[in-house]
Amino acid sequence: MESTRSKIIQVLSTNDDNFISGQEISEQLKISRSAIWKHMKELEKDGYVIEAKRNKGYRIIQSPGKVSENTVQWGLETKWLGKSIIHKETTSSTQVIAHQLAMNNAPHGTVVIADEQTAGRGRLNREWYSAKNKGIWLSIILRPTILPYLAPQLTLLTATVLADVIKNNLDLDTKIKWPNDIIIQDKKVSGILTEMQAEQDRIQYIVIGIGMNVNQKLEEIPDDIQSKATSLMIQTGRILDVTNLIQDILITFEKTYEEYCNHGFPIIKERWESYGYRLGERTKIKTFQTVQDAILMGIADDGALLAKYNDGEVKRIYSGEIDWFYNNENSK
Ligand code: BTX
Repeated sequence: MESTRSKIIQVLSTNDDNFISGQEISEQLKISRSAIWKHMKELEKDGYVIEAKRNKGYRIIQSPGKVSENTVQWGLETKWLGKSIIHKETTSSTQVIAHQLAMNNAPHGTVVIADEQTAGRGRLNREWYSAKNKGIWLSIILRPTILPYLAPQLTLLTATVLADVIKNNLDLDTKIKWPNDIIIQDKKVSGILTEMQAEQDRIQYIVIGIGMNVNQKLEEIPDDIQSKATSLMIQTGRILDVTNLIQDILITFEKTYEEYCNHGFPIIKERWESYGYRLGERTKIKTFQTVQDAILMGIADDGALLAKYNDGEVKRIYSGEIDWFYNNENSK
């Protein structure tokens, strides 16, 4: 599910110091020589340094990491997602801009991206660290025709998209921790914030905020979250191209969203559960009334977590504190 741009970068980078001919790229990617040339020019505009030699072909000498409306749209093979992109170098929160745009009739599929957020937010007004050029900070405006109570399904869908992109591109063991944390090696690499404007039976619009830590080194992760946060760079040991990842997120999101519209939630639910963190395992759940051991079973259609208690009853958990590090041994 990659864009042409990201495939070209991939082909060029797997060839390391060696050149790869235009002919070979054209055959591998099934695009014309002139299309390749145009992509190379676009890559150069973004700060890639590409050497082109007669009779030898192309090679990348230096990679950048600059995001712009143009770079994200170039080679982005989507039908409706990201056809309108608003990019800011710095902003308080892409959510704020997206809400303003949505209230002014911005179309379904509009995307807001920032290099840096000065007041990035998580759920329940928690803070979301969004350092400059270190990650993906973006918001997607959707105008779905589903009933408002089903909106949590779109958060779960987004979680599967992010897990798919990380797993397929980087081959990292990726999990989704209910409801919406993307986890690698027990640490959070990405979070999702869904906000909605709705009437009783109609969604006016939804803004899905995605935050993903990409190129932070360990020492660049703020102290208060060091023990629980990670970045793709920490996990892979490589600097990653943010533009490519954004494109892959948008392409995978559009495909998954269409699957959801055409076939409903079951396919998403199954995928979510295949990534589910500690599913089938025993944890301790603290709800309003009680603290009890339970085995995590999966998710329900309304996004609730299904937990099986010692008396055999399966309950839906909508909010509650889960002891994710509760050891199975404790219950014996
Ligand atoms: P959350 O409420 O699940 O997570 C917030 C918690 O995660 C914080 O309280 C903190 O402990 C931890 N945290 C803060 N920053 C980071 C980080 N960079 N990496 C890992 N953990 C962190 C998750 O909320 C929803 C995040 C959505 C962020 C996007 S970015 C684009 C859009 N704009 C915006 O303001 N928010 C969304």
